[in-house]
Amino acid sequence: MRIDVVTIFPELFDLPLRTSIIGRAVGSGIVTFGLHDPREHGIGRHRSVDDYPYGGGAGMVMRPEPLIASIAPLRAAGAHVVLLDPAGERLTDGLARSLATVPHLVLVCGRYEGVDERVRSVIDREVSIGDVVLTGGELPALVVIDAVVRILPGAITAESHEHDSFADGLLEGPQYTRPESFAGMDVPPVLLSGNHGEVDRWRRREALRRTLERRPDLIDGAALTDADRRTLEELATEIGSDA
Ligand code: 9D3
Repeated sequence: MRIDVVTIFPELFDLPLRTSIIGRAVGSGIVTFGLHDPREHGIGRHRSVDDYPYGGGAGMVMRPEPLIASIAPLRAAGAHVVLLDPAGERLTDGLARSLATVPHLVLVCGRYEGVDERVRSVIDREVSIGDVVLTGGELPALVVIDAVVRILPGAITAESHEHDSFADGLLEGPQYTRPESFAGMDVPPVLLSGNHGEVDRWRRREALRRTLERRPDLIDGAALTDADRRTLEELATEIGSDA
């Protein structure tokens, strides 16, 4: 996969794209990145990329020419062009999976109060990472990259995907590693029992418990068995009698 990023702050991407799973994916040729600074197409002696909004108002708007000059040669190569925008479609694991099937992604980052409306004429899709106000599209672009690259074949093991929260629509239950006892808190004995059937049933029950307690909105869309539904009924009684 190729991912090009259009940003006036390319340096924000240096370390994240060289680190951990993304860095390893670059090293093994699973993904290639290009960074493109619209300031190289900036206007005038100051290479300006923003200007005052017509009609007045607070803040600045990104001018169309530098952004479109950066995007145009990338589009010619047949890419899917995504604008990071607070008014875009919300990023979910489902959207990340769909973006991961595209051979060439272009991520366009806005700054200031947003981009001139005419930039949208060269955009295929707009994505937001949620209802929180940030200072620009760069960190959202990195979130999209992180979510997409980790699911590219070879980036992480297939087993890790099966365990993903949201893959089956449930949150993960509790996890433990060494030591067996820490600060008076013990690892649940079932995890030390060596009984894989019991471990699986315990994990499923705790995943259901955590989802019911923290994200009951996810239960509706989860892939549940009849056994899961019976467990949920038990948990609902437990949790109900707790209160
Ligand atoms: C006053 C209206 N604001 C819209 C909510 C203006 C505005 C605020 C922040 C315009 C742009 C920005 C910068 N944010 C992004 O470019 C952005 C973003 C975000 O702020 N939150 C979640 N997802 C995204 S994707 C791009």
